[in-house]
Amino acid sequence: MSKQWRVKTLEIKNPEVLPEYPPLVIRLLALRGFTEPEAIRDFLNPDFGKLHDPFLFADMLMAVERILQALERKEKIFIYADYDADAITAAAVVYLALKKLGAVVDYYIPDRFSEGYGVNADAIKLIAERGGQLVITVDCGTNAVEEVALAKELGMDVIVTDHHEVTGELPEALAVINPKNPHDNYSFPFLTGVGVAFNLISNFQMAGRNGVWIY
Ligand SMILES: [Mn+2]
Repeated sequence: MSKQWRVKTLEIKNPEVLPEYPPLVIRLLALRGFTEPEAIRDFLNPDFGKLHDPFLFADMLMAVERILQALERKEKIFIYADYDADAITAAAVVYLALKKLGAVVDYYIPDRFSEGYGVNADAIKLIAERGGQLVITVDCGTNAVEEVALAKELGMDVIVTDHHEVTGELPEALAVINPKNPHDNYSFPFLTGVGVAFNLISNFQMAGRNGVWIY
């Protein structure tokens, strides 16, 4: 049986101005919507200076100030992650950066089978028992209204960082940092959980702390 290949035609604007890249690379990028030489160069040369301002997230300042307070008071910070690749990398980014800043930090990753996705009440109780004072969720928490309320009841503050859809009321967390949060002006709604977590932690260099990029 013979196959008939139909190659998608592409309109690449001024491809001759990009001789430094193989035509195949240019073609693959064009298939993903990068047709302008400037956009192609930008994509292939990532730079911290090209990132969006993390303060486009409405609650970012609140979150940063609360973390600074926890650092100063040596409060126990618990990172509440999830079990998938996005959440575990997010937890690692936040954990390593906070460690570098001298924080007292621990983490909680629920069991995929016995606990399932997201923030659960038993885990919140366990974190409180273990002395947690500030909970930072990564890749979860946007819709954890009851669990965040429980954390507050147990005397803990919660900072939510997430990228999941908002399905109803937002939890009454100290901050809900999510590019899908309608209150936010962050111009890229497709950030991963680890991307959101990085936005949170990237502020500590701006706040004059030791560079957290390098770890
Ligand atoms: Mn995710």
